[in-house]
Amino acid sequence: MIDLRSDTVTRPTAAMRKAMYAADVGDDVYGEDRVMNKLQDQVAGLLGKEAGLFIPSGTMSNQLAIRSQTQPGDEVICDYNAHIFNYEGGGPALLSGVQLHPLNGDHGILDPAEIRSAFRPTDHHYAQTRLIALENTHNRAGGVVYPLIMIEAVAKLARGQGILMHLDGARLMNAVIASGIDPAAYAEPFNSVSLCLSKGLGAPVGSVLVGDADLIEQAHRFRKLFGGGMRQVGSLAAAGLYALENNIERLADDHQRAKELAKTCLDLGVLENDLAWTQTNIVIMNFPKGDTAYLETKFRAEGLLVSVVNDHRIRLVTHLDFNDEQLVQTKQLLKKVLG
Ligand code: TLP
Repeated sequence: MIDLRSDTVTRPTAAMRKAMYAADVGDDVYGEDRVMNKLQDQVAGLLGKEAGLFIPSGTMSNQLAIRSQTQPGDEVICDYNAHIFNYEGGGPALLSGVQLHPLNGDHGILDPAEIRSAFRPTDHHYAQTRLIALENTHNRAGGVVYPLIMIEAVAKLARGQGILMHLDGARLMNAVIASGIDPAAYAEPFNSVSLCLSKGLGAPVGSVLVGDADLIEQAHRFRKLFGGGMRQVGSLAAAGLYALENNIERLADDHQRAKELAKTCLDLGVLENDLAWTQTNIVIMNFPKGDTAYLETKFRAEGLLVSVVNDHRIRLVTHLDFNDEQLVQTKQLLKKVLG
């Protein structure tokens, strides 16, 4: 079976498992897991922030960022297709008591002028705009890289109003590799950044939330409250460190393979956008007839697992466990099912 449902499906390589096996461990609730401390410092350093905190999932990391930077009744601006709005179980309302204010982005990219007009007046009728959450790369838009210039324009507006900025950077390193922009430059406009280790980077578990020391202290308190304080996590930290050392540059291979798949989809008339929008490791196919559930079973029968986004959209995600041989097979298979 070729599995292109997500880049979360990768399994640790033998070398990563070796690093995990060898890891020294300690009780992280006491702050005594030295490998974890090293990982947290390393990610904070990579993203140019003071401190980092390991979180069991990208979802919890985003939710902790929201919980730590808002009060119940506040409002968080995000894109209509943002992960926090679509795939986190209504967490902001339940866990932080905030309401999301989704705006219609263009391929996930928000217009700063629209953000500006979405800011609430201080009048007591309104929820108060406290946080803007952006996503880079943007999952539902198809792995689109958020242009730094657009981020900076939003940050300028936010700073002027005392509004905080969070980045869902689950796939930030894909954006870094695709654009050549320094990770710290991408992180600079944000108060908090969540980076996932278990997507393209190939670690089995975990995200790291970074920000200034006070924010991370707050998030640490809430991580305990949410039940995310874990004990001997050194093996997971070792996997994360291994991923940072070995699996960043190779994301370019995933991007190259996604581009190849996108070309095949274009030839078959099913690529959602033009080729220029396949910028990283995600390919979105579009089926106007709304028959994606049927197509998913057809692909499965041929040995390909895909992810159904909705009636019209199917997603393919390339990753560490998808090689050139499988790329050739997948292209043939797409032609067979859709040709
Ligand atoms: N996304 C998953 C699904 O939830 C859709 C995937 O397969 O892509 N932010 C972004 C942008 C994400 O794409 C994801 C995972 C998360 C956060 C949440 O990460 P986890 O799965 O670790 O909670």
